[in-house]
Formats: sequence, C-alpha cells, structure tokens
Amino acid sequence: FSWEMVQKEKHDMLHLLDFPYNGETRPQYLLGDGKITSNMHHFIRNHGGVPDIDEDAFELEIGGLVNHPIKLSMKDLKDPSKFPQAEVTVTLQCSGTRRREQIEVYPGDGDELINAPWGEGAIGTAVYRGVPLKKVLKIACGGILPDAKHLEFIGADTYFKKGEVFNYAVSVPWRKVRNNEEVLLAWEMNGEPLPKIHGGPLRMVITGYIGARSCKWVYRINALEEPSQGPVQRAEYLYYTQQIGKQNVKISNGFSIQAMPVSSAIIAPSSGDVIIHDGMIMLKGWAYSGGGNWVERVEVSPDGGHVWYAVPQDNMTKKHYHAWRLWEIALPVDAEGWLEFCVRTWDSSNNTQPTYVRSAWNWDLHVTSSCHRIKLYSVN
Ligand code: MTE
Ligand code: MO
Repeated sequence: FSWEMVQKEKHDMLHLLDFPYNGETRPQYLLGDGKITSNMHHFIRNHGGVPDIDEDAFELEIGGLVNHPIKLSMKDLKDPSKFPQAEVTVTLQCSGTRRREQIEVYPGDGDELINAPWGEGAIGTAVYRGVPLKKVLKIACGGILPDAKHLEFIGADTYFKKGEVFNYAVSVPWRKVRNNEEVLLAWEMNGEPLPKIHGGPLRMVITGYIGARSCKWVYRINALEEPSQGPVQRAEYLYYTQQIGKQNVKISNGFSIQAMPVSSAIIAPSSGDVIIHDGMIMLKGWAYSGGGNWVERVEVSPDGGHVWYAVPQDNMTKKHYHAWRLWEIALPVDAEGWLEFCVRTWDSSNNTQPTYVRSAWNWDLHVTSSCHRIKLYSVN
C-alpha cells in the first residue's frame, strides 16, 4: 500500500504521519454536508500498513468459546436470507482527539506513533451497513459459551513493537455486543463499499466506544474469558491517574478505555483568527457523547467560561444515540481584543466536561474531554 494510493483515495487531509498513514479531517469538512463526513475526508488512524485483501477469497473465522466455530465468506455475510442487515449512523472518535491540548500541558512519552498530536478532527460520522455481530454469533455459531466474557477482534494488518510483529488485536466485553444490535460487522460506508483504508472489505463498528475498538480488516473473532492479550489491548489505550508519569508508569496502573465520554469542540473560527464584526460572532462545532448517551445541550461562553449561552436546539442537528450533533450560534460580543471562547456539553446522563485541560491530563494523553478553548481577536 503506497502513499500515492492515499493521495489518490484521499486528498486535502491534515497529514499527521506518512507511515503508518494517519490523517486528520480538515475543519471545513467536519462541518460539511449535514451530519455526515464524506469518505474522502473522514479521518484515518492506522498502526501499520493497509492490507490489500481480495474480497472473493476473504474469510471471516469465528472461534474460541462459541458453540460452533465457523468460517464465513463475504458472500455469506452479505446474504440477507442468512443474516438480517442493518444500517447505523455512527460517530467514530479516536481517543487521541484534541491530544494537542494535553501535549501543551506536558507531552508524556512523546511517542508520535502511539501519541499522535491530533487536533479536533480525529472524529467523523458515517452511515455503516452490515450485519449485527450479535446476530452472526447467534445464527452462525449457535451462541457463545457461558464462560466467554470478551470478544476479540484481529485485523489483517501488522505492526512492529519492541522488535516483534503483531496483528492489530483488541477486545470489547461480550455484554456490549449482547446488549447492542447496532454493533456491526460492516462492509459499506456512506453507501459505498467500505474503502480499503477504512478497513475494507470488513470492519467492526462499535458504537459509543473509542475508535480503537472498531477493528479494521477484521478476519478473526474469538470469544474469550479474558480481554485480548494483544499489545494494543494490553498496553495501549489505557487511562492513567495523574500521579502516573515516567517514573512509575506500568500497564497494571492503567485501566482500559472503552466508552467515550461527552466532549465537544469549536471548529470555526480557528483559534488565533481576527474577527471584524458588528456585535455578533458566529461559532460552529461538534458535540458528542459515547456509551449510548446522546447530546442534550451545548453551551458556549465568550469570556473564558463566566457567562454561558445555550445553543438553541434548532441550531443543532438532531439528537442521536450514536452520532454527534453539529451546532452553531451567533454570540453577542461587545469586548475588543483577545477573548477566550469555550464550549461545554451535557449528555443524556447529565454528564458534562472538565473545565480545564489540566484536569483531563493523563500520561498517554487520551480522551481530552475538557472544555475546548480558543482565542479570537475581536474588532467591534
Ligand atoms: N483496526 C486495525 N486493524 N488497525 C488499526 O490500526 N486503528 C484503530 C481503529 N481500528 C486500527 C483499527 C483506531 S485507533 C481508530 S481511531 C479507528 O480504527 C479509526 O478508524 P478510521 O481509520 O476508519 O477512521
Ligand atoms: Mo484511535
């Protein structure tokens, strides 16, 4: 898989890393067409190369603690007389979204591959079509065994760590899949065959969880008693308390991040812009909450968080279990000079965001869920 292919398939991304390819969505495409991010501009996050899989020869193997281990071709999976299909609008958010703000506080171990310096565009929303994994396990495998507590997904891509080669492998609790008809084995994205760079021919789509669990190029699923032993599951995507740093960081001190918390960002204007206006400044952005919560309320402040204005519900895309809401608001602003604008969101469980990024800081710099703050120069 070459850089030229990325350029051909994708253009106009913010390129973070050439290999493995990591690209961020530009702000103008985040606020693009309704709530959907186009395939051309959806962010890309890879740990290794992009496998070139022949869909006709491809088989998904399901094993471990299931009643009947089985292999399924794409033709089997796509046969509606075998498995019921579903279409779900899902926001995928990388747990590294807005990491740049944490890097400014303190850069952690500075590993660019694991801790890429994402801004506000490591998030995107697409309509995925596929089959609910729950149905495949029931219909094709006769269900899973009582001891199985986790489902492991193995991707066909490989990457190096400490001199060894690994397949990308992650797991989620079986409970998440059992309770959720919208966790998909997906082959279509926004009405097109799933692009190779997004995991084609087949990927997991795990609603409400960090992007990392939505394994691309999934070719093997195992029902297990314990979480996956793969290094991505065991050693990455861990949340450490704030006392954890270089001296005392060890895997057993972290906990595995699964559901995404409530978060939001101001996408336009950009921090540092000079705004010439007649007493109103227009702000636009996204707001999202994972774990089956939806966004109820978005508030914006023109003075660093003293006075807050609620975004009218009519100025937001509609409520959705698994997708963000895009919002916009014209804020009354009298003051001139540098002003700090910020946004905070409440979700359907009445969760809201930490006030400052310092409270969200953690060694691996995941889940920057604090109020997003930008500086604008106001000329009134
Ligand atoms: N699956 C495989 N096989 N390999 C990967 O590197 N990256 C994960 C996840 N699935 C990854 C993967 C991460 S960290 C994220 S955020 C999402 O894919 C990104 O999905 P996208 O590239 O389609 O936006
Ligand atoms: Mo991610």
